[in-house]
Amino acid sequence: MRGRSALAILLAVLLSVPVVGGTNNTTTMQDEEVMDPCMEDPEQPCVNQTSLYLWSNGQSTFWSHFNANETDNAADNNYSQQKDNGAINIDQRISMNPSLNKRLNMTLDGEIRVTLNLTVTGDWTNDNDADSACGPSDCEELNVTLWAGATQIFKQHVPQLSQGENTVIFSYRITEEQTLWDSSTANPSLQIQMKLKGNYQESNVIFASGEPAEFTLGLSGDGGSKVEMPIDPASWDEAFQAGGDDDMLPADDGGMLPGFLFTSALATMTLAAVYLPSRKDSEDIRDRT
Ligand SMILES: [Ca+2]
Ligand SMILES: [Ca+2]
Repeated sequence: MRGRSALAILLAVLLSVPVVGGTNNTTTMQDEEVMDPCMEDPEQPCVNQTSLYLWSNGQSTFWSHFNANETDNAADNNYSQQKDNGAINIDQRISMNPSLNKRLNMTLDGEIRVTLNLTVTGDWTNDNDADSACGPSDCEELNVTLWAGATQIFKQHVPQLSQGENTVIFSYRITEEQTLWDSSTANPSLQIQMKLKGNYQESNVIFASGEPAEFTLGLSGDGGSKVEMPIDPASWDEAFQAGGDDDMLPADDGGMLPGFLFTSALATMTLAAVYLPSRKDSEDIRDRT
């Protein structure tokens, strides 16, 4: 009976240990697979991955991230609003989602370069002209604002749009106070604001007057609209990343690893301690049969 229960314990240990060993192997393999830090978190900024791309479902949902691919983006790669007669009020914040979880050091005096593909028709300049859609104060030309969390990096007024397709390109240089973007507290967000008006009217079947209003933002599916950022390559240094928010960054490595090593060592010791005397027991059992 004692030999049999010892064998049972041995079997239990032998059965349970490979499970721990399996977990061990899996974890090691995952660690090796994520050696490329850009693969680990493909929507986060990384080496050679420093442009913020703009996405929408084509309705009222917008988001952005640093991966040039997004399967949930609108099929026609556009966000569009049209109104024959009346106002279109655009005020969208295109925030990074998932949120920024890295620390970024922006190069001082480095250029943030914004490219936006826009199609606009109708009127967006204020005037006292009775024939044009906008009144003296009810429209707004394009404004583009970049936020790092609650901090405004710039607000760019873009007055020179023409009827139809536009490619808006402008750049802004990082100032000394704007170099450190510390993970989630600096989650980037591009805000786009514009108020347009249409005054298209059909007097009868034949005669029509005025212009309809349209605002169409081309998204990043074709690589067109984007925000290129002057992220200093030193940002990818582990020591720089570790200097950030303790809750955000080293939790996976710093928190998990010591505990895991301890479990692994304990399992190995248990196996050694139980296996040696148990083998003698099993030989005893074999001798008797
Ligand atoms: Ca006008
Ligand atoms: Ca007018």
